[in-house]
Amino acid sequence: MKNLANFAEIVDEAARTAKAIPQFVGDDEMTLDEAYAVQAMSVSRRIQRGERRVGFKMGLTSRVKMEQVGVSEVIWGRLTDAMRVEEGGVLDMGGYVHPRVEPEIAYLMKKPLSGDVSPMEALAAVEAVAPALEIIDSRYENFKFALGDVVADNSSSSGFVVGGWHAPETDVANLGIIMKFDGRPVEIGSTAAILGNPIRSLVAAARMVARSSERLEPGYIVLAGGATAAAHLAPGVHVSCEFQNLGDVEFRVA
Ligand code: 0L1
Ligand code: MG
Repeated sequence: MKNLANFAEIVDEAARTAKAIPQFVGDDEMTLDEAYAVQAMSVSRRIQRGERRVGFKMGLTSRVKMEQVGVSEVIWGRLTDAMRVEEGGVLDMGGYVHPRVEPEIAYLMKKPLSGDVSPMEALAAVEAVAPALEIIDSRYENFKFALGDVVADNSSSSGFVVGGWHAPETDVANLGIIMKFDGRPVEIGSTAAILGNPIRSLVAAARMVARSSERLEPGYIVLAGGATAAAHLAPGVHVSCEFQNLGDVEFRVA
């Protein structure tokens, strides 16, 4: 019998100590439900250490992201308060294995949402939308993983930065994005790369987390997924990202 708690401990320790581990799960060795159970157990360990749940991230919601990591299914992960980096703040590379950054759209929930919902119902549950950056950090050596591995590893969740909030009716369907390192563009894209419209990612989030008896809670942040490929971070880099109509988000790597 598989020891899912043992997998959870291994992956949580890798994240806690920022030490890479070999890929340990093949798709044929762990079902997707088991991988999400490992994820839940690893995040419970964080909660036991005093962290607080603050939302969800959706992952691999764009073709470019799927191609970058060779996994072609939308996935999700759980966010905690310890993962949040203040807008304009500093990210300490020492706490990460090999972090990357990608531009996203964040939703702030005002009502619970779960199960099969329409885009209109999803939007009615939103308090605000914001430009955001996600810092992903696979705990697997060389960012090499299969679907089960990455889901068990909390879908590479490790950090996020949220910019200024806007009214929920703000149109975020197709907004231009320029992500820069030290003022030089490294990724250019559009929010339309996120499942054609980021609201579809929120709809998918409500449906997918329900399978694990979770729901999008009032006050939760939901990251809709990367709009471009993710870019490798390095010490000293200043990351800034311009979102059309939404403003900028930035942080520095120490
Ligand atoms: O889109 C994402 O946030 C993907 C997370 C999992 C894959 C990766 O680490 O790039
Ligand atoms: Mg992401």
